[in-house]
Amino acid sequence: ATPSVTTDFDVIVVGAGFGGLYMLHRLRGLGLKTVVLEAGDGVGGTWYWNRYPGARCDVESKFYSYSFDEELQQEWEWSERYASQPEILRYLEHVADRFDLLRDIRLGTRVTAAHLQEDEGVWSVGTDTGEELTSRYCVMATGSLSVGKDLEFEGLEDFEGACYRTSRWPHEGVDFTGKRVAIIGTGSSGVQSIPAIAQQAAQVTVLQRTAGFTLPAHNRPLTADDHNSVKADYPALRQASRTSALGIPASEPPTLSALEASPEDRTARYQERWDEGAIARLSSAFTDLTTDMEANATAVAFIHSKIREIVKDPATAEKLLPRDYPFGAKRTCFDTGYYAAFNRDNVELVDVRATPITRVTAKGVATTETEYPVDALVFATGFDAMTGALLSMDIRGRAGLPLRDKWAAGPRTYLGLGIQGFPNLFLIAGPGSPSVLSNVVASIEQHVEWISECLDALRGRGATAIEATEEAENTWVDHVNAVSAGSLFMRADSWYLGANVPGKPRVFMPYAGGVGTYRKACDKVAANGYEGFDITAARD
Ligand code: NA7
Repeated sequence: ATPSVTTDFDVIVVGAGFGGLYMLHRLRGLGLKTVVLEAGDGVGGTWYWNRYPGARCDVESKFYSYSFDEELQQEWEWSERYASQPEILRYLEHVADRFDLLRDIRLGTRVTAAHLQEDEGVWSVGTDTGEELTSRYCVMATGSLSVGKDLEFEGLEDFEGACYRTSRWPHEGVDFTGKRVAIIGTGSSGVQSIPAIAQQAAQVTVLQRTAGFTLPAHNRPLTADDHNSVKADYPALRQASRTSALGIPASEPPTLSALEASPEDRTARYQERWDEGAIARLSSAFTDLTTDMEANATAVAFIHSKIREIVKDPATAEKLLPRDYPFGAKRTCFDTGYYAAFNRDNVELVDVRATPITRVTAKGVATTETEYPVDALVFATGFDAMTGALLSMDIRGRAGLPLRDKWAAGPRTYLGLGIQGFPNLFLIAGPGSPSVLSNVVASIEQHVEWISECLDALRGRGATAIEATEEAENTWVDHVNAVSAGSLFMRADSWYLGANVPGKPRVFMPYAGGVGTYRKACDKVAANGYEGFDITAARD
C-alpha cells in the first residue's frame, strides 16, 4: 500500500441505522475523516423503512438501546416495555441530533458499488447520485433485514388496487377504512400488522402458507418506578448483556427436563412463562427444549392448547397451529392480539399451502380454489436476509473479484467482521456473527467498538491495510458451521439458512455460539495483535 495516496475520506460507512450512527460517532472520536452514505431520506435504517401498522421490537426497550453513553441512557425515557417503530425511530433521530451526526451523513444516497483499487489500497465507492468517493477503509453497516425478498407472484402488474410492502411502508401511512385487504405472509411483520390493519379495514384476508410460532408480548406502558429501577441498574444490566448468550441479561438457567416434570407442573411452568411475555423465557423453561424433540413437542402442545383456547372457530384454530417445525427452530414471533384477531368478523384465514396462490389478478388474489377480490394487497413476505444488502451492491476486492462470486456458495467471513480478498472492508453484524440471533444493538455496539479499536491500533502501528487470511476465514467458517450443525436451527426452512429465497445457497449464516463467547473470541484476536489478519505497515 502507498501511504501517500490521498483519499476523500479515511472511512466510508454505508448505512445510518443503529450500526452506522454509532460507527460515525466512534470514528469521529478517533479523529478519522468519515462520511456515512444512507439510501433513506432519514436516519434509522430498519426502523426508518419498516413503518407498517403494529411494527414493534421484540427485545425489551431497556435492552434494545445504546449503552455507550451514560447520559444518553439516563436521559432517554422509553414509554413502553416493547418499543414501537415510531418511538425507536425518534430515539435514533435523537441520537443523531444529540451527537451532531447529521453533518457527516449524506441522506438519499444509495451505494451501488465499492471497488478496491488494489495498487493504491483505496476503496472507490459509487452511488446512485453519480458520485465516486474514495476512502482507505469501508464499513458496511447495511443491516441484516434490509432488502426485501423478490415478490414471486405472477400478474402483479395486472392488479388495479393498491400494493404495499411492510418493509417499504409509505411514510404518510395508509388509510384502510372501508377497504378489503389481503395480507400475504405470517412471519413477524404479518403477525404484527394483521391485528392492527384488522382494526381499521372492512375486511382482511390473511393468506398463510406456514403457521409459525408467536407468543403474546404482554406489552405495557412503563411507569416511573420502571424507569428508576432500570436507570439505577443500567451498569449491571449492560454488563450482563455483554457476556450473555443473547445480548440480554440471562435469567436463571433451567434445571429440570421437560420430560421429567409432571404434566401439571409442566403446564404450570409454560403458563407462567407465556404470561411473562419474553420469548427467551418460554424457550428456556426446561433444560432440553432445544435438544430433545420429544421435550420440544411438549412446548408445541402447550402452544397449540393456547391457540385453541383463544381462537373460537375450531377450523381456523386448526389452521393456525404450527406443525411444520419444532418450537424455536425459526425466529419466534411476538404479537399483540394476533390470535384474537381471528375472532373478528372481518378477518378470514386462508391456508395457501392447501390451496396455493396461483396469481395476482386485476381484482385480487387467485388460489387454486377461488379468487379473493380486494382493494389492497399487503406483502409481508420477508427479506433476502444477511447477505441481501451486501450483494445488492457491486463489491469487488482483490483482482476485481466480485463479492457475489466469492459468496456464490454462501457467505464466508472471518468473525463476521472481515473478508479475505477484501482488505480494509469491515462488516457490522455480518454473516458469521451472532447479529440476528441476539439483541442486535448489543452485537452492533460490540462490532463498532472492535472496529474502532482495530483502526486505532493500525494507526498506532503505522499500518494502512488489514485483511483476513484465508486460513483464519476457513477456520472461522468451519467453526460457525460446526456450532450450528445438528442444532435445532437445522430443523426448519428459515431465513437464517437462506431457505426463504428460491435459489439461495442453504448455509446457516449467523454464529450460534452466543454473544459472550463471540465477544471473547473477537477480544482474543485483538489481544493477540489481530491474529488471523494480515496487517501491512505503511512503510512496507
Ligand atoms: P419472514 O419471517 O421471512 O416471513 C415471511 C412470511 O411470508 C412467511 O410467512 C412466508 O411463508 C410468507 N411468504 C413468503 N413468500 C411467500 C409466497 N410466495 N407465498 C406465500 N407466502 C409467502 O419475514 P418477516 O418480515 O415477517 O420477518 C423477518 C424478521 O424481521 C423476523 O424474523 C424478525 O427478526 C424481524 P413461509 O414461512 O415461507 O411458508
